[in-house]
Amino acid sequence: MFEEGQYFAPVNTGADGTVSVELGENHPGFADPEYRERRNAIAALALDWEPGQPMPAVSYTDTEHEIWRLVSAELAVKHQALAAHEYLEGAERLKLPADHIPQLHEVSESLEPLTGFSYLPAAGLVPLREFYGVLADGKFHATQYIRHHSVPLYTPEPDVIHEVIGHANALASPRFAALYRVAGEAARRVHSEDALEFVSRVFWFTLEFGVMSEKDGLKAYGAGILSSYGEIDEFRGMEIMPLDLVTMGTIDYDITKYQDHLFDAGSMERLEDVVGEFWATCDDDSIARLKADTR
Ligand code: NLE
Ligand code: FE2
Repeated sequence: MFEEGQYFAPVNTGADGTVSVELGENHPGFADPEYRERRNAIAALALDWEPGQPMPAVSYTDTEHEIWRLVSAELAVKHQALAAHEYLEGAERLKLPADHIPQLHEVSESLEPLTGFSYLPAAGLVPLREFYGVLADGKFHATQYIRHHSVPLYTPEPDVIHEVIGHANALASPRFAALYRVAGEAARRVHSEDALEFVSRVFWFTLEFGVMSEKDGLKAYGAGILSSYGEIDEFRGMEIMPLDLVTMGTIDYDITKYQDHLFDAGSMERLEDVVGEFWATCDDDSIARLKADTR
C-alpha cells in the first residue's frame, strides 16, 4: 500500500513558508485534494508550534469526527476480547470520548494527573533520538491528522487514532508509563546510532506491537495493534515468538503491513523484568555485546 520504509509521508516547507505533505501515489488520500489540503494545514500547525506554547487545537470536521466514532466503536468491542488487562485498566482510567476526536491538550490534561505524561505536536517523522528521548520527561510526540476515510481499519502512518487510542490508554497505566519512561532514558543514555536503533526496535516489538499471554489467551498491549481494527483481528494468527532482546533488537520489519512476527512477553511482570530492566540499564557496550550474540 505504501512504499516500504515510508513510515511517514515527508513534510516539506517551501521558500514561501507553505507546508506540503508528500503523500505517495499509493496513499489512500493521494487523489483526494481535500484530504491533502487538510494534511498540509494540520502539519503547518505542528511546525508553527514552539516549546512552551500550548498544544495547537485542530478544528476537526464532521467527517473526521465520524472516522473517530467508527474506529472507536469497532475497537471498543475488540479491546474487551483482545487487549491486555493492564491496557484496559488504563483505558478505564482515561475514559476517552467515543463520539468525537479529543484535542491532544485535553488528553494531556487527563493523562498528567494519572502518570505525568503529556503530548507534544509532531508534523510527521520526529528524529529517533528526539522522539524516544523526551519519553524520559513524560512527553510523547503525536500527530494530529486522522487516517483517510476510505481505509479506516488500518494505516501504516501513526495518526491521531493511533497516538491516542493506541498510546494514551497505555500511558494512563502507571506500569506502562514507567516502561515508556525507561525506553526514553535508554535512548538518552546510548551514543551510537546502532545502539539507538536497537533500543527503538525493542520498542517497536513491545510497546508498539507487543502481545502477552493471559489466562484466556494471547492479548495485545502494543499500540500499533490496538489502534487498528484490521490488525487486531489477525495478530493471533501470526508467528508468535518468545520475548528475546537480541531477536527483537536486530530483526527487520515492514511497517507498511500487518506485522507477521510478534513477541509474547508472557506477562506484565516478565515484560518489566526483561525489557524494562534492559532499558533501565543498557548502554552502548551492553548492546554491542548483545548484538555480538547473533553472530
Ligand atoms: N497501523 C496503525 C493503525 O492502523 O492504527 C498505525 C501505525 C502504527 C505504527
Ligand atoms: Fe506509535
